[in-house]
Amino acid sequence: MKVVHSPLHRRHDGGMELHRSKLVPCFESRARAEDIREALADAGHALVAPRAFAIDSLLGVHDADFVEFLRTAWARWQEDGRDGFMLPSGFPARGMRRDRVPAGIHGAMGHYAFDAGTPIVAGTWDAAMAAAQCAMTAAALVAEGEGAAYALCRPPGHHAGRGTYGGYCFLNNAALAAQLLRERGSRKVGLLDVDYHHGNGTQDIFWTRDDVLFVSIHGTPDTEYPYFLGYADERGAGAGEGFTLNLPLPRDTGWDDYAQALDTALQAIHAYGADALVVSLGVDTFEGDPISAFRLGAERFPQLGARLAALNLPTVLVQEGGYAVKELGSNVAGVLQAFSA
Ligand code: Q9C
Ligand code: ZN
Repeated sequence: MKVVHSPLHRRHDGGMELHRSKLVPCFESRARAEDIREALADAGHALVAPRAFAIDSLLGVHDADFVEFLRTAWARWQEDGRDGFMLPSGFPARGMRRDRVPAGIHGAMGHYAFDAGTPIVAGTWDAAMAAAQCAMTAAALVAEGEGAAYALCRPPGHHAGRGTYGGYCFLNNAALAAQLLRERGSRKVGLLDVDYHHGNGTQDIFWTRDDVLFVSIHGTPDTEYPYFLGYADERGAGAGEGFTLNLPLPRDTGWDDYAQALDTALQAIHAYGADALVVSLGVDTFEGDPISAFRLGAERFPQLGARLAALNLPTVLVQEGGYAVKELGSNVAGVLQAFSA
């Protein structure tokens, strides 16, 4: 399978995140993408470079002011006399103003971010833009006739909403892939998110749309990040009512219960009549993941891939989370196996 990848991911690194009340080096590291790239090259997949999609190609999914914030944030931070990494520390909660963006960089950061775990560094924009281009390129390849393609995106994307960033995500790579498929001939796109964390950004982007069915299997937000979205009673609104399906599961869920939810998800995508599939492929459901709590053994990832492939749809796989760096590459390669045939 074609693996779309850019070395520009390396420009995003060096930040710290607030994790359980401590500042720790980000779990979302360069080593993640390097490990995946090596494992996929070893498995015989063909690495290809992304195409040069322009900033305008983001605007079907993201607000223009948000994109402009991300593009210029680091320069504004430097003008403020700062270095290192950017983290917000104040957010507009209930009763406060979300309708205006504070003029200064600190307030603007709090306006667009929703956590203090997603630092911006000097190269974040270049890396996020390259990841978005990887996802759109993989989608273009599939629109042009490839049966499946994989975007090795770093930073990941599924927590990024129309105008918000967080959860290590800046631009929503999977949403951009789905949007591109829609613009190039697909009528109904199924978007299945199997990352351990709810894809709140993707849900936000497609909430009122019926041309993309968003289905997510994830740790229950009652105890798991992102806490404030991803409950089973969220089903979409307006034209999008009934086109969001959340399947939250408790911590410690193992393969048997997981596989049942997966069947429900795949059945929903089949019943919808999707003509293409985008998978937000997080492998932080792995039992060894340092920040997640499902119990899927490594042997489950080929099984996951086989079930996805059995939908028999043109498929774009987009890398999301997965933080057990040592096993990350082989787990991703496991999912891709069934598509290689
Ligand atoms: N340190 C993805 O898997 N952690 N994102 C919350 C802050 C955020 C995970 C506590 C986890 C985000 C793409
Ligand atoms: Zn995740």
